[in-house]
Amino acid sequence: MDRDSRLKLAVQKSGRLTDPSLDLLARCGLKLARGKDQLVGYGENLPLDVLFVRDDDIPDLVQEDVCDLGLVGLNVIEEKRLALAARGIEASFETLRLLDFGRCRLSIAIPEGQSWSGVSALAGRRIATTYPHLLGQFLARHGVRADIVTLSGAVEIAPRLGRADAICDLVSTGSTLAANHLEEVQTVLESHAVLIRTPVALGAVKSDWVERLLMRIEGVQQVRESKYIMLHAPRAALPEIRRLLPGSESPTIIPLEGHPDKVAIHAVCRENVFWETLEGLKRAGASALLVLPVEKMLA
Ligand code: PRT
Ligand code: ZN
Repeated sequence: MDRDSRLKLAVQKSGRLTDPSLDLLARCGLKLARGKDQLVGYGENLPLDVLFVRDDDIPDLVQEDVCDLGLVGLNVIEEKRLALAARGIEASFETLRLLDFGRCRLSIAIPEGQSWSGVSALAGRRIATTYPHLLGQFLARHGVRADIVTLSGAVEIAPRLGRADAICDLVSTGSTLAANHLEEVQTVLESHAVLIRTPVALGAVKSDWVERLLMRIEGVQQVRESKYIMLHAPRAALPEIRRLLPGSESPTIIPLEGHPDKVAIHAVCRENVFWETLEGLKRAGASALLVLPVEKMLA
């Protein structure tokens, strides 16, 4: 197979998105020939190679068609889109799929104990961030003029150093803010990882593999939450039990030999099955409950 028919996918070299990205690709069936400390990983069994780079470089690599695809945070993509727009360039990378990892939010935080009366309270204040374009757009939408202090990192210590009155940074658990005595007051952007592709048309072979990859990603994401649940139940309790089964459209109902008043129910639940659900099912009369992980799913 010639080189041009192999897809090139940019993945973060070392950071929060690296492991979940490689895990997703492995679940899609990709075996990579080289470790992640090398710049390129060669797909052994699929015509797809992985380029390991800094996450900030991924939008450019895809925009400039060096890579066909990229896995990167929506926050990085949207900041890049606005940065390009500010230079009069239209971002042309296309978002193919939202992914179920890398969740975080870009939020405004202020020193603990200060009162917050809404976005207008930021007027005339200094806000430190590494996302000047997203913050600028947010403030403009709210008609607020503030002083954006662009930093390259360690944003959370800016208020303590007297460099800013507020910050705008990524938050996931909130523990970094808490450790720095800051309080989250306003979300600017909800973010998660996304799969983007080049604006340039791909040949038939590559296009076909992009489609297959998307289908596999869809399957992987569905399976992650899905469970196969089996239980026995009195026939009379069927309506209640069907109501309690989380996210299952049409369960299979099987008669139980020697128990005319009972049935076995098998269902794929497209949501996680929590202990509370099992306890509810048991209260409704279910017994012999078994919850199994789903390995693969293809609609
Ligand atoms: O070296 P490179 O440039 O590739 O990596 P990086 O340091 O720029 O990025 P990295 O690995 O920190 O994050 C990569 C992507 O992960 C981000 O662009 C987001 O899309 C996503 N992500 C998800 C996060 C977080 N959660 C997150 N919590 N990125 C950063 N953080 C930081 C945040 O900036 C803050 O310092 O973690 C701290 C807050 O975390 P909590 O849990 O204390 O709230
Ligand atoms: Zn980065």
